Amino acid sequence: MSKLSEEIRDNNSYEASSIQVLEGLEAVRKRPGMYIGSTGPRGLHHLVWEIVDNSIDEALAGYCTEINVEIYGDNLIKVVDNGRGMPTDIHPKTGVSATETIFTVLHAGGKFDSSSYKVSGGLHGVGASVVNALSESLEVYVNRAGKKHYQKFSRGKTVAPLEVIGDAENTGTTVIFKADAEIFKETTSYDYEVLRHRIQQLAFLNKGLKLNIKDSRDPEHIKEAKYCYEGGIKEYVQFLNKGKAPLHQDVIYLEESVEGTIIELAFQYTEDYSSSIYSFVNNIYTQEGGTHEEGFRTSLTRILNNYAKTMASNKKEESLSGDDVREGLTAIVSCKVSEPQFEGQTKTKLGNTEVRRYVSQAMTDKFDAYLKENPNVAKIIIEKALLALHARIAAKKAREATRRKSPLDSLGFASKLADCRSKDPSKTEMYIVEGDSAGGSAKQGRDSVYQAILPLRGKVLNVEKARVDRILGNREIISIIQAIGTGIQDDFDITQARYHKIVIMTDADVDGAHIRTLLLTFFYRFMKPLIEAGYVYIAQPPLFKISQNKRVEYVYSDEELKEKLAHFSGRPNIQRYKGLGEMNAEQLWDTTMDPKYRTLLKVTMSDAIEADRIFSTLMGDDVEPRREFIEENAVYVQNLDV
Ligand code: TSJ
Repeated sequence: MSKLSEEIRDNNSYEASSIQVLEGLEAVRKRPGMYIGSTGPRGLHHLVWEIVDNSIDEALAGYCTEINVEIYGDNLIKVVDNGRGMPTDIHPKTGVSATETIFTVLHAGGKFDSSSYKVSGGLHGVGASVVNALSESLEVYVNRAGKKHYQKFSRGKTVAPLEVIGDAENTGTTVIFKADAEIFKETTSYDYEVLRHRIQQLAFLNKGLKLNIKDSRDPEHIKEAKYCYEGGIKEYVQFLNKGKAPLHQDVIYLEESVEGTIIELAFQYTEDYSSSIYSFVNNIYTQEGGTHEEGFRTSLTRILNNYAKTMASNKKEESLSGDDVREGLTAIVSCKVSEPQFEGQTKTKLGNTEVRRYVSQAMTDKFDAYLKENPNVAKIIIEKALLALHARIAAKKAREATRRKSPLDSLGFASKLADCRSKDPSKTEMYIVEGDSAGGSAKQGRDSVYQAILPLRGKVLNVEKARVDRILGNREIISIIQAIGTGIQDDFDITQARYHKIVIMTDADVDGAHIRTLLLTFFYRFMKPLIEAGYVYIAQPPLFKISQNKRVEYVYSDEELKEKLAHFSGRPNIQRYKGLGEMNAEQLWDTTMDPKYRTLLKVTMSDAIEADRIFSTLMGDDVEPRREFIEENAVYVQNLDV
């Protein structure tokens, strides 16, 4: 209690100390922004966290298992915990209870706390007294030592001293406050979703802690959520990866205490290409990262590179970069640091240099061992990173190749593009045609003024299915990049497009659908703005030809076939086109390329995203997804074409 007496220097009487105290809190009311950031909605919600943080500290100290937050009508907030109950004892000299001191002395909060990983006193922890100063009213109930205590404040001022109002069987602390509308001029209304989201996050970050939130402002629509995650951040990663396809079943989890700093890490790889790493210090989200996150990143790269070198098949590979090993990674880094230093623009970057070493050490101790014990998972992770590495190298090569304005492609082959004569991109079209024979018909049948034809060796493309790194190493793809002229990815420049219509023309069979998926995936990943600009189309070759004597009709769907047949008498001849190659040049022009009669489907982003998703499922070594693709393919083609 000696620290308490230091806080209250003028300690001769209750009145005297309370005057001293009021001066402190008057400063908070004069410049609220200095203490809570703003008096807008953010600052308002901040009040809740200032109070909840105290209960979280009690949980971190090991004495509290459940915290309830409730929003009542009139935006009253109630926070209840089942901890030990805040200290209530009265200092013999000051005559002021510890409870009152915590609410009336600036920065007094937490001085009693034995836990060294306090949230309060961390990033924002200005304590309960600031909330009290900025509340129209604040009431506290403390159940402790068999007694129920009560005290009320108004705008930081003590209404009456702490008093015992009854007996208590349990222990715990309850605070009820109402934000002062004189301070929070913009709004005093809480956003349930904002509170719920952070409550859930706190539940993930503090495993086993029960956290509940209830919004009873509208008695007809009471909202409520209860959270408790025994798995902690491991479940956080599972939650974040819902809707993604994990590459390995288990979330990798490790917890270690290094020189008093608690390190908790959870991560899992998915089929995604991006990475999501979220880091926390003492439950505070460190948006700008810092030493804990750096320690994780560098050790991940180092450990995976070391492991990759021990795999026989990877002897001659280049080193994996940080980006390579993070592709598809979802990770939570959570540390409990006793004296955190926060830096950066928004003070959300951990600065303690020792923590970098601690995290790195925890990774070496545990992740190294994990890889050795789980060689299958290790293999999956390394292979994913190697794919990223290859894709990165291939993309670099392709970029270099497409910058070279040579009639030969990067591999030294002459392009098979049969260009058109017009050089006005707004009028020209390029048909990407599967197979040399269909390419031949298209070249013969086209209007060479504005229609260019690029035949692809479909078989080759199809055999080389499904590896993103191979897409860019593929000669056919390079010829597409060169023909379009825009470059790819970061170098992409739509004004350089040589055609405003790029038409994919493939057979209406499984291989054709596969090649189309691959091409759409290529456009989606490497030339996204081309799709967004509406430059990519899918040709619609007919499925059937109906002929009777001299009468010929082309049919584009099964439904249309029934309908058309009804208009024929007798039994006309029906030919099913299995591929473009079965049509001669004139037929191809009439049915699929002549702007007067053809239908082109404009590819939308959702088509491309769906193609990319399908492509991803085909990517793995599994035969099963590919077989499923082939089985479901008919449906897919229909979806895409509708
Ligand atoms: F401070 C406050 F008002 F904001 C607040 C504090 C609000 C709420 C909802 C809860 C709490 C709080 C404080 N919950 N639990 C505690 N625990 C203590 O302050 C405490 C209890 C016992 C001991 C001890 O050494 O016996 C020490 C402390 C710090």
